[in-house]
Amino acid sequence: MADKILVTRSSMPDFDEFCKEIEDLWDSHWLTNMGVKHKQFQAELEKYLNVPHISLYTNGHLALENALAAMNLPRGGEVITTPFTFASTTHAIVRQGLQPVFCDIEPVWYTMDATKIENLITDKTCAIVPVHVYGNICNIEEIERLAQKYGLKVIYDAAHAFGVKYKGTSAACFGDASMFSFHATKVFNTIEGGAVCFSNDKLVQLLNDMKNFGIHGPEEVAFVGGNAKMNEFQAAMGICNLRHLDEEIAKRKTVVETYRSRLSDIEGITLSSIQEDVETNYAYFPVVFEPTIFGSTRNEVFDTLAQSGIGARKYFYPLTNTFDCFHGAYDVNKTPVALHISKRVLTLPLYADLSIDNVNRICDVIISCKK
Ligand code: T4K
Repeated sequence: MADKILVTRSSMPDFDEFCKEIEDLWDSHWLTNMGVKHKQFQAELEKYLNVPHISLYTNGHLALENALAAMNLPRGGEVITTPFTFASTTHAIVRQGLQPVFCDIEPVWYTMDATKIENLITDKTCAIVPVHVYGNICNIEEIERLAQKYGLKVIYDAAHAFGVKYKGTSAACFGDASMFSFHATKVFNTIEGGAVCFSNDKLVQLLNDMKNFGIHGPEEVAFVGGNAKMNEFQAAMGICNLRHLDEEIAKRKTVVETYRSRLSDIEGITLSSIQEDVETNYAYFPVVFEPTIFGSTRNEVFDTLAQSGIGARKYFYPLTNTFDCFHGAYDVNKTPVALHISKRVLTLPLYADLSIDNVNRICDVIISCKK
């Protein structure tokens, strides 16, 4: 059988480049706790993203939890969010003692349907946590308008949107804070890693202390914080990968264009196109199968691909509002579009070095499922 193809494959710098980057750690023996690499990486990211402040984290999830905590939201407060996301988004809200209230998604970009937010606002609503899912940018203007009108905080889960720009502005710059994930599976990785981006100067010390046990100074522990610091090896990986990001995105673009050329005319398959005013990062390639037209269900296509050694993924199925851990607390029928898409979507393999031959192999298998 031909080689297995997984849904993605971590981008890595040349071995020698990484070794050179970490060489001085053997001289300094300084491995973590905001060392030289951490400072350099943070400064390079602030410049790249053109955002006033960044706090680096050991992963995206803890970055999101701490971003929520930094907003000083009332315990038990309601947070409007999407169920069409990775577990992390909903879990971050719940683990912060807040109540998720699920808003449906819109059917083209799969981001939160901003026209449905206002009806969900109550006197307990304190924040909105939208997700730029697959790197698709949410309806920033409408979310901002509602946040202003009702005095709500907006924390974007921008885990998928590193390198994405909307009207020339980086996805780091919207809302009260935006979280990026630099996980191994992302367009840009620091092995594990994440960041909170924000412009409010008052949050700088807080978000930095939050990831370091609430330690504010040599003899001052201001509050009960956890540990979520990015270490020097992660930062070194980030410094290297940032040098190659443009090339990474360009290669992904070629893969996506090949998928489009092979799959866009097939009845029963919907590909999501690139949004107007958005410079994309080609993070994911979601494909929606309508079984009544395509002839095969999403699950049948998934299984056929798997039998051919191709690991597509059902991102995002099941919806987070159906997770067992919530014991039926949420009514999935309130998010019918999300339910519809989650039953039909597959994200196809996508990474910089996925060969065009392999993209064609994947498309051949998909096309063979058409009935
Ligand atoms: N918000 C959103 C919207 C997110 O999507 C995520 C993470 C977060 C928040 C939280 O951010 P982090 O705390 O993770 O920074 C993966 C990732 O683990 C997760 O980061 C990501 N979202 C999610 C969408 O995908 P899995 O369980 O699907 O990963 P896994 O281990 O099955 O890996 C998928 C494929 O990636 C593998 O088939 C091969 C490839 N891979 C994987 C690893 C671990 C590599 O090439 N190298 C690797 O090291 O969750």
